[in-house]
Amino acid sequence: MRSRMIAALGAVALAASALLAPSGASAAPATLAAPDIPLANVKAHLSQLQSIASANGGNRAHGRPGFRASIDYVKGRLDAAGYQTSVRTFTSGGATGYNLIADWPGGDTSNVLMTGAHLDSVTAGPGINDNGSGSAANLEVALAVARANHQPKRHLRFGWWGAEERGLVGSTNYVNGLSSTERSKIKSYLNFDMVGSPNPGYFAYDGDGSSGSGGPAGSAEIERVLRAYFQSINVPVQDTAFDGRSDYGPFIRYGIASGGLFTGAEGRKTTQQAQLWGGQAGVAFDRCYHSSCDTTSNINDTALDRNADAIANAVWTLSAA
Ligand code: DPN
Ligand code: ZN
Ligand code: CA
Repeated sequence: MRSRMIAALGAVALAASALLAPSGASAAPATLAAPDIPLANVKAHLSQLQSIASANGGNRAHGRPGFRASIDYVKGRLDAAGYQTSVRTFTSGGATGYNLIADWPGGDTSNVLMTGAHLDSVTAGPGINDNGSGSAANLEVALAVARANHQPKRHLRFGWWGAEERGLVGSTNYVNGLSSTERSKIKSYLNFDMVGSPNPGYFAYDGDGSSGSGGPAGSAEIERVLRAYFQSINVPVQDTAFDGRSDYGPFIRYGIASGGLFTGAEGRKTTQQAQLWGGQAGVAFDRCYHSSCDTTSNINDTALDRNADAIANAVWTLSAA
C-alpha cells in the first residue's frame, strides 16, 4: 500500500511534500504505472505457508511434504488466475524437487522478463521470511498482473524455485535445462529472496557495480528501476553484493541481466543503517535466519509492503518496452 496520508490529503499533501523535498528532488512523486500491491494479500499467502509448515513437521524444505504442499498452493492460485503453469521435477540428495513456472499469456515470447523466488525453507523452520516473503510477493504481483489483465509488450514469466537452500539447485536445473534458444529469450531476471526481514535494511543487488563487481549488461538498468520505487517514497537504498548468493546466480552465468531486492539476513545493522532506516543497531537484519523462529512473527510489514510495491513497479516498468 502507498501512503494513506498522501491518498487522503491529496493535492495539499503533495504541495506540502514538494515544499519539504530536498533541493534537486522532483516536486511530486513519479507517476507509477503499477498497481498498489495489497499487503494483506501478501500476508495471507504467508499465513498459508505457515499453516503448511505447521501441518508438515514445521518446515517446507526440499524433499519434505511441506515443500510439495507449498508448490501446490502457489500453483492453485496461479491456475485460477489464468496462468499457464508447469511443475518441473529434478532430483537432489536422493529426493524429488520441483520448480513451478508460470507464464502469463501474451507479449513478445522472444523478449521474456522473468521474476523468481525460492519457495523452499531450510529444515530447521517454516521459512517465512526466507523465503516465504519473496515467494508471496512474487505470487501477489503475478495475481495483480492477472487482475489488471495487464498486457505488456514483453512476455512475463514467474518462477518459484526448489532446493535453493541446498545450493541453488532448482534454479540451476531450470536454467541449465533450457535449450540455448529458449534461454536466449530470457532477457532479464528479477530475484526476490528475503524481503520482509524483521529488522530491515533496504538493499538492491549491485547490478551497476557501483560498490563492487556488478552484473551482466542490462543489470544496471534493472538496479535503477528497482531503486526508483524507493526513491519515490523517499526510502534510501544501499547496494548488496552481486555475488550470486541466490537464484540469480545461474542466470548471470549465462549473461542474463539480473537484479533483485533484499532486506538482510544474518548480517547486523550498523549504527549508520539504523539512523537511515530505523530499527536496532548491532542486531541482525533477521535474527531468525535459518531458524525455527522464522515464522509469521518474523516479518516487518512495512518492509514487506514496500518491497512488494517495488517489485510490481519493476515488473510493470521493465515489461513495457
Ligand atoms: N540465499 C539466501 C538464503 O536463502 O539463505 C540468503 C541471501 C539472499 C543472502 C540474498 C544474500 C542475498
Ligand atoms: Zn533464501
Ligand atoms: Ca549499485
